[in-house]
Amino acid sequence: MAASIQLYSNDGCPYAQRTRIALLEKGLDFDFAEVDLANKPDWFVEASPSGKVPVLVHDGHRLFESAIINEYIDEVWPQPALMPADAVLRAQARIWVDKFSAFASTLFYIGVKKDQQELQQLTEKLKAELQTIEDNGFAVFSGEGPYWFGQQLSLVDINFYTFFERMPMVEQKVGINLAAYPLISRWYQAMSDRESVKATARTAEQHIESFNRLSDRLAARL
Ligand SMILES: N[C@@H](CCC(=O)N[C@@H](CS)C(=O)NCC(=O)O)C(=O)O
Repeated sequence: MAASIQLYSNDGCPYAQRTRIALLEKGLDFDFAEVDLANKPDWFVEASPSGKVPVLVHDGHRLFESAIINEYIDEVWPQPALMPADAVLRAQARIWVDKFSAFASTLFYIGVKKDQQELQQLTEKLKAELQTIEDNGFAVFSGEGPYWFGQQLSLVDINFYTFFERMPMVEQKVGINLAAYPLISRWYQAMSDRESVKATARTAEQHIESFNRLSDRLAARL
């Protein structure tokens, strides 16, 4: 019998990877459809008004936006919990996931830009964002670690992780090394060891290659 959960995804998409990790952490069975984003099939265009992955279909409901889909997953299948029991910490989790979109967008632009002056500015911006995550995030919430909220994995970890997996591209292109951020490094190692992450991870070479291809494609359009 087909699973009652379908995920429309793309292997290279960090947002879709977030949702795959959340479903795996919950031990859920789901059908998976890989969407070619360069040549979107009609059924996908009909299913996704924004044309973006991920889309989660559950019991006939279609849901969009990875961070919101992941909260839905956590509410509908509460075990193991991926949000803190405390309401203030839950609010903090949402604040940081929201704030994180700035980091994700800086990382993306580093991946695709070619202009050295722009890259220099983006590098400084990303370093400042990493320092904020280290000092105002992990140092405040994580205690003995290794996760954002200590020993309990949460949606903050999952929603951040997929972008950090792309940091080798940043290191290769502009020389930022995660080793300069010890709490982030400790966390990243713990995340990399999780089965859900191993099942969805792509290699550093794959990420570097994808960003190079995208960067060339965007440059050719100008
Ligand atoms: N805010 C969205 C972003 C999703 C997104 O940007 N997905 C990209 C792939 S990584 C996409 O589907 N792009 C196709 C398009 O824009 O045509 C989320 O969190 O789900």
